[in-house]
Amino acid sequence: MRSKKTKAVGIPTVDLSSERSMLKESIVKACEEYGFFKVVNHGVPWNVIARLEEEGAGFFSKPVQEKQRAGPPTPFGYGSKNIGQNGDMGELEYLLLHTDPLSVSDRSKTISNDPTKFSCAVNDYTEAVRELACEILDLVGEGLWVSDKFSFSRLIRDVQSDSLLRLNHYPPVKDCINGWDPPLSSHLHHHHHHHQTPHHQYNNNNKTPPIGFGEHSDPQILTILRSNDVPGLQISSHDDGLWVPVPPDPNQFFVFVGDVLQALTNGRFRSVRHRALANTMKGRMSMVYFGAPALNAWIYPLPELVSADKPTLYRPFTWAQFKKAAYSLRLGDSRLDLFKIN
Ligand code: GA4
Repeated sequence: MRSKKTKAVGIPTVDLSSERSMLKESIVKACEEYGFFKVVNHGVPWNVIARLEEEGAGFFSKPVQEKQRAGPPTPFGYGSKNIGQNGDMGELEYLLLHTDPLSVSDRSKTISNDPTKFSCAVNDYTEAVRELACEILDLVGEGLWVSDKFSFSRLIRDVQSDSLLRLNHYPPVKDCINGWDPPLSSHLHHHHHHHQTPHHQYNNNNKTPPIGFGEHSDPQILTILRSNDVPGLQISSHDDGLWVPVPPDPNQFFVFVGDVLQALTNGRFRSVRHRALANTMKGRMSMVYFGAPALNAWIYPLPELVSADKPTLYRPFTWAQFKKAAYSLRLGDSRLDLFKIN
């Protein structure tokens, strides 16, 4: 085994059971330096995770015609290969759901033969990860010395919150085309300084497997991801843009800073660019919660994060306006630029 090389190089880990003042500092530090971290001792019961995983695996194992009954994915449902509506594609299939229980219950009729069981698994999971996201955001509020520490979490606790849940399935890649080396080689586990490709020149002749989900940042506030034990996720380092492979950990969660949190913190946190490679002998499945504000919520930097030497970076916008901009651009585009002052 190459166990010594699979160390989570450069990936910060936050232990939610550690003492609060230490915890809030380590979360703020991870958000500043990476826009990304792993959470351990998160308190989400295993059965909540396992039940959704089972529902997802059950759905993706169905014949394609049956899955297509749950499509198209716009706005919600089953999608395959196409991402968004502007020509982005990836080697994956997925279910995209709004987290509103009424929407889940309506969608589940075309997704599962036991819609009630499916809805319950989705709702229980969503509730648990939303709580986790809110807990993290309250710690962020404290760590940034914001006078109302609930300023961030309130946005995603709103009953009108536009939060989403996404199940991604990256089928195993069997054939090696374009000179791609099968995952027997150890390049995915090497320290990222050695020979990870910078994010503007992936794929083709130099050992990068097909793209499962292309490079992007998440538009929302905070993303909570859980995957099975199959690798593929990579984050882009804030320092040098090099790709850092994230070793999978089915028992833990990964947290991503989204574009809206970047705006709320006036750029003190930056959203993390990431991607998934379909580099696997085994299928990868991820379950991703995107914590978002209500469509009519106004987003502007918290006053505590604005000063003479840190002037306001982005003009105020509603989540609806930001979402519209995001959906009009390509996956990898930088939407926040449209809202920059100057
Ligand atoms: C990225 C984060 C979420 O998966 C998502 C994606 C959405 C989609 O798949 O429809 C987008 C993408 C995501 C950002 C830019 C737009 C919208 C595809 C796309 C090209 C559901 C989201 O909210 O934004």
